Amino acid sequence: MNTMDLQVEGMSCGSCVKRVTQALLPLPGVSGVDVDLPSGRVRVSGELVQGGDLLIGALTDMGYPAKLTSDDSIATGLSQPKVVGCHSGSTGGCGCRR
Ligand SMILES: [Cu+2]
Repeated sequence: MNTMDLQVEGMSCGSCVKRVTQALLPLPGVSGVDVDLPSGRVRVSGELVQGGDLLIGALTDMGYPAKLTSDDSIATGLSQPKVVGCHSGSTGGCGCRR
């Protein structure tokens, strides 16, 4: 059992969290997905022998560009919680609007 931390762009509401979770859970070796919406952090746990490319590819396909992070490198600067008009207006929003 190991974990992999991802920084995911474009999540801005609970529907995004659900979509991201549903994109990752079916992948080989994945047994848990933990999403922190404000920071855009996603921790995937399981038997992750395949590396991060599969996870990142699945998220990118869903419209959420992602990259691997390490635990310590994300503390500052990288993720600024952005609040956009997800589901609340005619413009802006997030991937789950599609
Ligand atoms: Cu959303």
